[in-house]
Amino acid sequence: MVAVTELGYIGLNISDADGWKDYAANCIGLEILDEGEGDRFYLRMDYWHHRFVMHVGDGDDLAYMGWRVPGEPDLHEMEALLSENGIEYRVATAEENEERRVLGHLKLKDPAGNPVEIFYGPRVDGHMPLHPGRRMHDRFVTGNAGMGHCVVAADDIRASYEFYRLLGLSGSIEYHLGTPGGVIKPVFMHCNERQHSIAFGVPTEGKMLNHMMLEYADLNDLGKSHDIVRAREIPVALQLGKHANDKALTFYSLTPSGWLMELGWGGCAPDPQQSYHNLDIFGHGPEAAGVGLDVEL
Ligand code: MBD
Ligand code: FE
Repeated sequence: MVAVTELGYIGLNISDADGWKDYAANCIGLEILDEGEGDRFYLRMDYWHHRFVMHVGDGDDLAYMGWRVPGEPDLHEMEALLSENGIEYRVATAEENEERRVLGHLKLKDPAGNPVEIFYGPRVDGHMPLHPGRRMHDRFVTGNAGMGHCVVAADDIRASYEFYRLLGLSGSIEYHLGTPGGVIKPVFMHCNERQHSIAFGVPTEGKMLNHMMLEYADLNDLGKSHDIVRAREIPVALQLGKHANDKALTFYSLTPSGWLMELGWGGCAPDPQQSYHNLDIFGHGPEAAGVGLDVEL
């Protein structure tokens, strides 16, 4: 059975290009790659041409998620699977593949309307090792684990679960969490050694994206990011703490787009057996309210 193997790339619509360049490079350590296209620039995390496409214009939300399959036969299998299940998709043109620096991709939407691309063959630039935007002790955790995770809108959690199951992800409800609006039961799903690559069931305040998570290989890089975010007095929604599901030490702060960035270290692999939690291991105390994660973790 065909299955996606990683969250490979993300497209974001952003209104504040200068704010994002400063934040991405100087707070997180991402590399900015501007190829003079005018309406977009790229953020790099490893040898890939890019992991983020930053579309500059109106709006501040997810533009698309890129889910990888190994190769062309897998993409054809995915087409058949989508057709059999009555899911509409479009095969991208040669120009669109060039635009994304991939060999092939499909364009579709998940049940909540989040734009999804399924691709194979990303351009990998072995001659361009990462040039981090700020000093770094080590690198971002990518490779077989993909670029990180994203938490997206889902108005019908069951329908979203079934959709991502079809794409080849596994997972389940992993928390029962208190919020001002009542208990939420978010679902976390994986497709590789990263404990989760996508989650949903968290309020997203009218946006498609609640947060993204990027992981450092070295705890000192998380500490450095935390120092920089604190020095800049960027609002922190949840303080440093350790998640019960992926065991990662993380904190959540506001991006120039108004959704949250979760920066972390020390995540674990998925457990094949389901379990759920009411609280995290420690920390993740609430700080800035009303910026996307008013949950009792
Ligand atoms: C996560 O990455 C997360 O964002 C939440 C809310 C709970 C557990 C792991
Ligand atoms: Fe998260």
